[in-house]
Amino acid sequence: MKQFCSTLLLILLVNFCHATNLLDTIPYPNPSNWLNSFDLDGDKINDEIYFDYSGGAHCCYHIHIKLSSNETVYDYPFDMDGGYIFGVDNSWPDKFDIQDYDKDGLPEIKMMIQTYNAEIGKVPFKWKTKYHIKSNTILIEYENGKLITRDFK
Ligand SMILES: [Ca+2]
Ligand SMILES: [Ca+2]
Repeated sequence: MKQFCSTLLLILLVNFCHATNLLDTIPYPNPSNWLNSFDLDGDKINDEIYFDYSGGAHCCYHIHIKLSSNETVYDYPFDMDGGYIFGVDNSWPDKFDIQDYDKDGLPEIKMMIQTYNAEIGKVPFKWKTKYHIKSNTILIEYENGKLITRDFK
């Protein structure tokens, strides 16, 4: 009987919300466009920074960057842990952020890679040589006409 009453109450509540359009009035945040506000290569045109998402509750996001100065798209294989419901932004600055870390006037992308649920995984050996990184927190920055990667220190 108690379960029947609970179910009935839920049905009435849902019908009430539909009838009064109550659900339509609940504010829903727009996807973040924070990623579109950076000029990595310093040509005064913001560059395209975007992610694809492999699915699952957390893992993984993969970053892609298209520079405005040379129209080159850089696709990186790094797995970034997440949980960015409204798109990747700087809501987890320890994991991902964009700012001018070395104060040279151009922003750098800092990201923590190869982690899952805050557990730090191993950076694949082939990435260490290809991307010149040793640690799980890296920087992507524009230098001498191209994007380079290095450890965040
Ligand atoms: Ca640019
Ligand atoms: Ca900089």
